[in-house]
Amino acid sequence: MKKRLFLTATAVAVAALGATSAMAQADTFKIGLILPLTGQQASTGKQIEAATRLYMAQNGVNVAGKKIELIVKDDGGIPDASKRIAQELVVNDKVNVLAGFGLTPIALAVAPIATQSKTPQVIMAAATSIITEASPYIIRTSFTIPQSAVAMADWAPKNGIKKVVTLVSDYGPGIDAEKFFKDRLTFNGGQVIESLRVPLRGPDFAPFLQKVRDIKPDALFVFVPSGAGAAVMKQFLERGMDKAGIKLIGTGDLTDDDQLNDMGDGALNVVTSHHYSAAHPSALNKKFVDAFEKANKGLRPNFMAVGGYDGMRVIYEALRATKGAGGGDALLAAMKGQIFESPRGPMFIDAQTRDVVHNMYLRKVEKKDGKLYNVEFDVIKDMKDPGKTR
Ligand code: VNL
Repeated sequence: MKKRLFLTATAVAVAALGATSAMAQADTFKIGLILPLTGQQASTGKQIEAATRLYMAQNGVNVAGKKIELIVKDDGGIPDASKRIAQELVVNDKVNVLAGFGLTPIALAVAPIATQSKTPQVIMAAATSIITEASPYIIRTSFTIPQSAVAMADWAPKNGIKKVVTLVSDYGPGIDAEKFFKDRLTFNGGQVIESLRVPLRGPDFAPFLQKVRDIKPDALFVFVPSGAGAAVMKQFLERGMDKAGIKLIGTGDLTDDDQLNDMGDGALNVVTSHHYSAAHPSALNKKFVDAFEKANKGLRPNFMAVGGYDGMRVIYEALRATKGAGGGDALLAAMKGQIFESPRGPMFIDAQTRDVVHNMYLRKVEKKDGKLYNVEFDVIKDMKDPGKTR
């Protein structure tokens, strides 16, 4: 009798436990954040993770009756790892949203999983134009490389730069940068006289820069992913290329806010085009930069952090708009067309392309309060991805 009572009590307890965890499950909204937290692109993962945590600290974790749970996973920047992790997050953890994606091949590797499971995939970093076309469940809050490249190709020939050598990382965004810069520069009457590509993994820029020095163009246009800019800058200066009269220009990935202040005065006056500068002069951005630095031992947020921060905004507001319903299709619909002020300036998610539309700024490296910043001096407003308007 005693034994049976005990068994029954245990069964009831177990059943109750099961019910609570099922309830917790139903009341939880899970975001699976896949980032390169180790390896060559670790700074991108660090920036984005810090930004998502800041967003949650500022906005709370209770939205529309749900408790938001962030599950952070390190893919080491390896597409196969990202794919496996995405599968586990969808099947085992039953995440409502997949987010992050530090490199283009990673975003592309995960896209079929987003499609099959009808899970929104929020791209916070990767920037090759084609990515949003890899799945109807993809939304992008980072930027597109053609946006940056075209802005620079419009600025350069108006500023005495006619003959250019391009130097890009040899994969998706680099190929986009090379093509969109060249097409637009040529259209504007300039000329790309040589196109060089360096490997993404463990690049040695020295032989390429030597070649550029011999060719002696008006300018060298560079795209390298976030985290690689300082190495390019160092070798460019060590070879005295600036003194030889070769200007250094590029997408803003080159003068990355994550590294810029340590690049030294040789970086002064370098002009780049990009959607975000930590020096963007808006009240919202000042607040964002201050809060980010305070929460991260003085680390300056870069454009990756902003992609992550805005990605969280898009997810939170989709959850709010759908009144806590976590279904992929409803969330996706609520992500499309969102328009808001970002630390970068005004932005919106084009409902047709699911891609980001925002301002492109021309910026020059200057010293402010003893520190190096990308100071914005011109703007092209509300730029769509040029890769989608061909
Ligand atoms: C990509 C584009 C990655 C721009 C980056 O840094 C970047 C990409 C990691 O699409 O792979 O700055």
